[in-house]
Amino acid sequence: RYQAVIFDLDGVITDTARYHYLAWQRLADTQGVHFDEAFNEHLKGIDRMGSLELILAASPRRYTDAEKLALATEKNEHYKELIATMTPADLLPGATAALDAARAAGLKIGLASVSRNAFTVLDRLGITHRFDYVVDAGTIARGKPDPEIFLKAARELGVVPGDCFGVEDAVAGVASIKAAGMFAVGVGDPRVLAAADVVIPDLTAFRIPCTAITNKTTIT
Ligand code: G16
Ligand code: MG
Repeated sequence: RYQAVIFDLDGVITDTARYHYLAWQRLADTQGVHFDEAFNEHLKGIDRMGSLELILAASPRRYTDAEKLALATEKNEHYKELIATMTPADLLPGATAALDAARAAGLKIGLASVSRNAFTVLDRLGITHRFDYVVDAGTIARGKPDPEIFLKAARELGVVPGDCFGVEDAVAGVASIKAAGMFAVGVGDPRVLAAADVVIPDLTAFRIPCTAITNKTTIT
């Protein structure tokens, strides 16, 4: 029986992916680099500097580290303006019910977001108190797909990785969960999240997985 659930934030609990997209779009425009929704898919779950590197790779220009840092800061300032308007109405359908179900089942609840703005977003959504532990992305050396962030969440929750399951919308995030040795619930398109143990379209379909069934067909 699972002892803990570790949620991703962006794209699972709330749609900040949209705000990240808008902020990166504006940044790409200022640099004359092409950027679209399809490219944005690859940035989901990738940390800020990693995302910037991927965007700037399309530019013929070479950027110094100081220039990159300035661009990342500029993007983040715009992103912060966008998330400042968030309210509990920005919780995705099923998010509150999923957190309630996890609590009712006696699971420890963790959050593993590589976003340095995760605490602000949780606060805006009014759900900070629902988590037993939230990883501070600033303390993580290697972002997703490395397992570090999910392993840290499990350790801080006092649960071994094999007794945890993770919930993720991004390819890099599912890879991180699997590398941590956990059961992975993907949220989104099963063709994109093929590495997950089970895929649901959104959190309205959230069920606590049963350890006995891991063949990608059912969760009870
Ligand atoms: C999220 C997003 C990524 C974003 C990253 C860093 O990861 O999915 O697109 O680049 O956070 O965010 P920030 O610039 O706020 O530190 P996750 O792990 O929550 O999916
Ligand atoms: Mg995500």
